[in-house]
Amino acid sequence: MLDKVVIANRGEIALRILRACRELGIRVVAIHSEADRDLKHVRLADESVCIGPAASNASYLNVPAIISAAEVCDAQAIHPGYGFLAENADFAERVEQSGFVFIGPRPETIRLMGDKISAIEAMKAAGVPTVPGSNGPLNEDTKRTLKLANQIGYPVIIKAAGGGGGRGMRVVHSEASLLTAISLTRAEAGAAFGNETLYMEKYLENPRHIEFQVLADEFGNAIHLGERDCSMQRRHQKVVEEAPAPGISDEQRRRVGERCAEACRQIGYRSAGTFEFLYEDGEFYFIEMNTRVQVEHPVTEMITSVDIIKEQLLIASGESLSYTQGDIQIRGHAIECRINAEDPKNFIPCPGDITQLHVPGGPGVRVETHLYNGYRVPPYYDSMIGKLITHGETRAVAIARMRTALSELVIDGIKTNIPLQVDIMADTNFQQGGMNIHYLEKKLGL
Ligand code: MV4
Repeated sequence: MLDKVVIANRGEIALRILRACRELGIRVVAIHSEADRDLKHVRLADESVCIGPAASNASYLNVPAIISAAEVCDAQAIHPGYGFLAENADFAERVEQSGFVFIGPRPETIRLMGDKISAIEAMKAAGVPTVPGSNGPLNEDTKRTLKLANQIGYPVIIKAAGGGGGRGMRVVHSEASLLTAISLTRAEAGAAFGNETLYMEKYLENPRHIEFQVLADEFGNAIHLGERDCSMQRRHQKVVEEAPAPGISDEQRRRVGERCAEACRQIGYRSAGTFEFLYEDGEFYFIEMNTRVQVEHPVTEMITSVDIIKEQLLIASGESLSYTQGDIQIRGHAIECRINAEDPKNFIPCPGDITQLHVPGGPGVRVETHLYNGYRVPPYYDSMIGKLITHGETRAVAIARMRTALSELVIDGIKTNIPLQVDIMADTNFQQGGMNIHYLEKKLGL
């Protein structure tokens, strides 16, 4: 078993990782920026190291500083959390070359999935359903590109191989605008990712965003933990997530989930991962794989009783998976509301002092936050300050519990999106379930 882990992150996920380490008897090193000395997990950690100024580039993205801290503290492993360096293959490689365990997939796997074209190719080879498309990069042959788009059928979407998460893409509705759209996207991709490689897919107009959680160990064992519906989003920021996805049959979950697990075996995947799909007219289409633990992992934990972070730590310790697929049962329904320090009307971040904090409780209520009375939310980082997760035997019970929990939650001193979450939970279309990725933006009049 690992005996000391560096948590290379901040906020609620750093606290979540600390708690999992504690349960396994692993000592924790918190590394933090100058602005984060008062973070809850820093205070709770066995050791802490300030690695640089507030700006992320100088601290949470400062690879030499993070590795030096691990060396100084004589830690064995580094958990990257999500965001920051979590999907940076060069970082994972430097961590391993420095003699530490990277708590995540192998660097080559992160690199393979970071290139969206090679990710799709690997998934196709493993029998995972993908979106009809160019099956590889677009080239200089414009006649071929025009023909390809006609074969796929308009609308098509042009995506950057180095993009992902909504960056570097453009929808094209007709042949007349295809070549200009490609030129513009190519220039943007070159500037943003240093990689001009593009690919083309059929544009799905009204899909849902459904993703499968997987776990894999170093011995070729891989399982899936079912799916989450993350369609409630605004400008590629998820707002509400839930598991299981409304309307997905056990049979379809088993079929698609097993494809994902099999893909993990084929590519030698390790640790936790997520297969992102678009879901339209009853069919799943793979778009990207995330090689990190995700913000929304708790909804999966609530319906499966699997502690995903603990499994990551055990896998990194060289243990085999604690579960076989047959052990995994889905029970009830879970919903997560992200709580952001932002103006609920215009979404502008709103850092500041927490003057009063009251967290909800009761059956089926889970709170993941690093907030405490008197904590100051710094202006330098992401505005997410916590997550409220509820679980119930049915989706209706999970929603009812969320509405009660939101009504109990008091965060004074800053503006938050709690009013927006109250509004979403009261929305009859949300209550019906199965809304697509455009629903929330339309509701908000964007
Ligand atoms: C798509 C699509 C429709 N058709 N691909 C956006 C984020 C990136 N991960 C992929 N994205 C999309 N890819 C095809 N072929 C629509 C989106 C999309 C989207 C996907 C998931 C969640 C929210 C979204 C919001 C806008 C567009």
